[in-house]
Amino acid sequence: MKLYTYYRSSAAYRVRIALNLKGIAYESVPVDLKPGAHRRPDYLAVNPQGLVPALVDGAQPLSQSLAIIEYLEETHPQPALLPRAPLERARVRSLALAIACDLHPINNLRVLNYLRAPLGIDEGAVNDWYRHWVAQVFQGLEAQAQRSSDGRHLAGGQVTLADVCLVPQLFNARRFNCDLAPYPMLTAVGAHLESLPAFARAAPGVQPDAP
Ligand SMILES: N[C@@H](CCC(=O)N[C@@H](CS)C(=O)NCC(=O)O)C(=O)O
Repeated sequence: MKLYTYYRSSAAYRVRIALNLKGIAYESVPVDLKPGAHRRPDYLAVNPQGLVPALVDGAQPLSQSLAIIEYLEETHPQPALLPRAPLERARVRSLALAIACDLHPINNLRVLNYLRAPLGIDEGAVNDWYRHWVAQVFQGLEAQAQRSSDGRHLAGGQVTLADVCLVPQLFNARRFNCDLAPYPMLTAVGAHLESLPAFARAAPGVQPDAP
């Protein structure tokens, strides 16, 4: 498999974690978001949305990190990232979607860049925007985790899709100096997960395109 990735992309980070957890070997193809390599014709031919990640397994590239991870789950079922019981499965998806659908899209590079120009919002206010939306979603996530977590995983006693989404979001929150003190369960879970080899090998700092 070939993964189009950028070291600091949290959506690509999710897929790297899932590939590692499932023991799937892959080739990394870096797409440098900084100079806009994701908007060039050669990458748009891979993913017309102009976003990373994209996974190639066979002829047609796949985009959208959660769709990619569900594809990996179906083609490589072990270890399972979604519990078998429907209610538990829905709970895991609910936690993952809070991050991937409610938080990540409004704090994305293109959104932050649009605030900077053309809207002309200064860097301090852009950072406030970022931290505001992290706090909004993390408050609810922390309360959910207080109910569902064993202190090492967001839901239940095993690594799930929710954990795969949490760790990259915690990385981003730290990068933007968000105050994580109000979220002791999220940070405890994150600390455990980051110590696992599959997560550690997916971390931005150890990617081939990391500076
Ligand atoms: N929902 C998509 C989001 C993909 C996405 O937004 N990727 C970001 C990096 S994390 C990106 O390519 N950003 C480029 C930009 O915003 O211009 C997914 O989960 O794959």
